[in-house]
Amino acid sequence: MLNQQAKVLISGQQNIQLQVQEYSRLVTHFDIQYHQMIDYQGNPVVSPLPAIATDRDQLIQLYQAMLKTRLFDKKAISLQRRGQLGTYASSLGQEAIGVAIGSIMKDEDVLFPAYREYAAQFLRGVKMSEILLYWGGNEQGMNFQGPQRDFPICVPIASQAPHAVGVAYAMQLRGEKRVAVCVLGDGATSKGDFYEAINAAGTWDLPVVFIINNNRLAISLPQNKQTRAQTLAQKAIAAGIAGEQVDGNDVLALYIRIEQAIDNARRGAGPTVIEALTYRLCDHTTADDASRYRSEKELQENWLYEPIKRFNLYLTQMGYWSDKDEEKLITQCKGEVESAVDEYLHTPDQASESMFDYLYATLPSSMEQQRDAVMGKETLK
Ligand SMILES: Cc1ncc(C[n+]2csc(CCOP(=O)(O)OP(=O)(O)O)c2C)c(N)n1
Repeated sequence: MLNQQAKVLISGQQNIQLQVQEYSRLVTHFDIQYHQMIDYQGNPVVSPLPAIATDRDQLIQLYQAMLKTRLFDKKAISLQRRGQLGTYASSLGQEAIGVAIGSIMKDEDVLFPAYREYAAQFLRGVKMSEILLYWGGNEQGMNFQGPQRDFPICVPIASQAPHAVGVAYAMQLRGEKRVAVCVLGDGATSKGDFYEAINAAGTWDLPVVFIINNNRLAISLPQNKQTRAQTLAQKAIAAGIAGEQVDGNDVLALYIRIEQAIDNARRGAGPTVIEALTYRLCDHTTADDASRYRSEKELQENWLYEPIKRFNLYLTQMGYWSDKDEEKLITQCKGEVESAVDEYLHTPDQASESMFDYLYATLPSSMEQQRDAVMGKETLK
């Protein structure tokens, strides 16, 4: 559509008036969709519901995985408080995202997690004791005995995004029907790594899905202080790929949308960015005190929307779940968590010098000296 406007330009020096035509037309526009299936009181907001919403066994598996992660989380924090764990990054309130991811990915896919994706990792076969070992300072915890192709926990913010793109590129070159799934925080989407990764993913049409755990905070920094973008999903548009928002506390909506994105990637229909809107109900890590930068009121308000309670209400309304089931499940999960703790606490510590083992193929001489000092063979000059 043409939109012509007459504009008058005045030349200050010669005071000559010129009539020019300015020509403008709409080049493009975009929409960002928000997806939700059940509200915070457990009521469906769409009709008809997809098949999974009435598949009792599958729904209960999703619920169990969320609850297990929450109980694990609670235990990990208490271990840290007792000095039995170095530090820990909780996933409290964000369990639905990982559960949906882990339930949909196939074994042959590759997960690139940040540091709160335990729910996904457990479903992929990572042991709870391995996560405890990692946060206890034993790097063998990242040598997963289960999903050996998955990447380890990534603490350097957003650096897993280009890694995921590289792996997706290799999958594409080999003609494999596999998908790389990269999970990162809202803060990570402000990093160059993220922009570069989505740009490359779009350019090469790679089989990769980026899932943003938008828990509204990057440590103490709220979203509106790190970007003027109205949504994080729209960043995908600049890279020429699909972007959408999902209620990150609604495990069913997450399941359906992530399933679609992974399917698209697998059949060569391109990458997707999914912004999962949730809330970090915990401190950033055990080294943080969130009460210094967010109000108790905001925190309490957000407890209303958390994913487990809402899904419990849905299951109960559907007649799939009872208090007795809940009690039984809690006992079972606590038992699993306790045996993981037992395994962790009975794992021998790594020798201090092992920190020099895997960084270099050949240890530089300066490091050799440090290694000897750690082993007590020499004192450092
Ligand atoms: C490259 C890099 N810069 C800075 C840090 C310090 N840091 C640790 S967590 C964090 C905030 C990350 O926020 P977000 O991506 O939203 O993830 P969240 O912790 O909220 O899950 C920062 C800046 C880091 N780990 N890596």
